[in-house]
Amino acid sequence: QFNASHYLVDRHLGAPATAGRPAVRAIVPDAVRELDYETLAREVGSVAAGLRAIGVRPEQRVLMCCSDGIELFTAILAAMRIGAVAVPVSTMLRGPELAKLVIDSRAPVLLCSPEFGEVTRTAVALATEDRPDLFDVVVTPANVPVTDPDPLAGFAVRTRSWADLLAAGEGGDSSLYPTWDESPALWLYTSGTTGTPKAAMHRHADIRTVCETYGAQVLGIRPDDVCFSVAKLFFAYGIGNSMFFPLSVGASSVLAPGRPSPAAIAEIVTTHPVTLFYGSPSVYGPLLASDLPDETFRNVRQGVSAGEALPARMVIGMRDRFGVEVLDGIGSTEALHIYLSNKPGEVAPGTSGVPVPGYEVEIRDDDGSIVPEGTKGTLYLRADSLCTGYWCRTDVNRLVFEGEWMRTGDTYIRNPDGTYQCLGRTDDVLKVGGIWVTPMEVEERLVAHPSVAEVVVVGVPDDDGLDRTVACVIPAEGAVVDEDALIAWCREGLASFKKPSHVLTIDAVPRTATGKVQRFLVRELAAA
Ligand code: 3SK
Repeated sequence: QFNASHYLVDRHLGAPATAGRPAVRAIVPDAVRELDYETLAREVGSVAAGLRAIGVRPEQRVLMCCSDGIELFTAILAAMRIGAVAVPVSTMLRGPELAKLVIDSRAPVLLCSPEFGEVTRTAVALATEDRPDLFDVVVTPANVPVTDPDPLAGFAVRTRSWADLLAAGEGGDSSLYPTWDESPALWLYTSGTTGTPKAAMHRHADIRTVCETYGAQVLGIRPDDVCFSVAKLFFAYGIGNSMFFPLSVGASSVLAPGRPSPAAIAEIVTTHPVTLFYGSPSVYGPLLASDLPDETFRNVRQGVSAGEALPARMVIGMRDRFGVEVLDGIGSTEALHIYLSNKPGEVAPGTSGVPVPGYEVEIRDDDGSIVPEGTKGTLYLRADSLCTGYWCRTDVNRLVFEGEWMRTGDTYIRNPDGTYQCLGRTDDVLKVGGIWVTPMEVEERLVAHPSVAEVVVVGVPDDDGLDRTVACVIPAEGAVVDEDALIAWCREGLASFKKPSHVLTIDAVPRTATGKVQRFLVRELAAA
């Protein structure tokens, strides 16, 4: 038997190394809530009993649209404890986007933070129209009662406060469900070429694998580490950084809601004091552009970056200005965490480093043959932590997973020194600020605007080589394209990170003789 929640929490109970040590500290307005390992275990038990009492059964999904905090942290561990599947989802989603996930996951329970009340209301309205799988919505955090009148009154769901959930479980069954390595533990939604998010399904064993490989053998994480990740718990990158790695060794984690500014990061890393700092190019860029004192990161023993390739100037800047060695790497939701990484003391700026111990990569050409060193091709990955597949997506599963291997869709070359270098995507999907953006999804939104006749969305690299989203629009007859209005239109209907940075007017969409859009030509137009 193996249960990731037991591995991360219960296993430490009674161990002298963790006695009284903070497991998690959550920054809440004007305060910090801290749980040591014993208290964390008790709280996870209470939430587990509550989820069971309201009817959650093993292998059912518990959807969570919550800000990073104690409730989300304990709910993920509690769901896994009772053999259910934790499904933390992006807090950037709009109502219709969340509704798709409620429907797709068939979750009976949705946990949500009150700041996403409107999003939740829209999602519940849409999702329960003809699919009554969802029966309970729990509002976090602990100190928030259900408002009167209940905003979800009239829908076929019961609204509870966090306190109601805990009360339902009081004196109830908080025992560990006998899962094993193969049992489903965690689903993480990721965007795809079709624009429909897919749930990558992870087993309990995958969580142990990433801790024992990247966590132990690259980071060398130890009990006295204090971790802070700008990426949130609903990202694969964030949940590894802030939950799996620290808890796997009895270390501690600092959680903060919202996206911190450079000044807020400085406050967090100096106050707590943080030893492992996890960011991405969209974090390191502003930090380097800020006027923070050079000693801000004095407690940080290691920086980490993922999401997008970290420009060499940022690796060098963080080292020379702040004295922080940043390990750039690449991971994926499907692999659960980083599989190519620079190693401490051996950083090659501008590269993704080498395979993490336990992970195998190959670069293949279009015929599937392995390419020689220095030749570009598509990166394939073999790993124990690979997800078992995407939920209910046979079409995509057949394209992406080939036996033990996964086609990552990233174009790479292997350098003579053995390091791997990212050259971008093999397909049209963009990575903006470290998050996947599917052009088709943005195009669908834009074409619904009355001023747009046709639109093609492409990624154009900025001065650091990082993708920016550009929408190339053919105006509807008689209409004038208003860039600000179209960006606002996208912000209203899509998660904010999906909105284009620029809108250009074009005369015609370049197409092949068979009518296929020639995106490379549109990219050239957009870059000109
Ligand atoms: O984007 C990445 O590089 C990444 C890293 C760790 C886990 C998940 C992802 C997508």
